[in-house]
Amino acid sequence: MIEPEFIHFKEIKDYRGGLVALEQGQNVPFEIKRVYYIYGTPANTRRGFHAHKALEQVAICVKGACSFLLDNGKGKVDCRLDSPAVGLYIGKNIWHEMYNFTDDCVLMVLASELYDESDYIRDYNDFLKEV
Ligand code: T46
Repeated sequence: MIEPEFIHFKEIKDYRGGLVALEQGQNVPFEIKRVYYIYGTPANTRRGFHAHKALEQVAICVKGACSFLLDNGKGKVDCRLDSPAVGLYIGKNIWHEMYNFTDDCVLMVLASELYDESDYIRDYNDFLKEV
């Protein structure tokens, strides 16, 4: 079994629009060492197809929407991210794939470590052995 771990951020809204603050150790459960974002993904494209050995991440669709498949080796779950006020926590050893991107999707990801290709498990059978 696996359940998506959503983080609901406080929205500060007034007549000027909305604002969300992301603060390490407060509403983000790790030290933020890297931020990257994914955009312009064609609608019928899947990305991801890997797990991380140690990296923790929080993914937020700051614009548009996309879906995630999460797999911990014992179960899989699909979920949709469609709000700039909701983050999806992705811990280590979670195989993940992203799909069904809207044209306007900007997927921002907060990461606990700098980019390190050796932290990726990109082969599904290797992932199953790891978990
Ligand atoms: C993840 C999901 C949610 C870098 O040079 N620096 C970076 O910080 C990142 C994230 C990627 N790259 C390079 C590595 C590849 O040559 O950018 C290229 C595309 O990366 P990748 O194919 O891994 O992209 P996705 O969308 O499959 O996965 C990304 C993250 O890499 C990954 O950590 O969890 O988003």
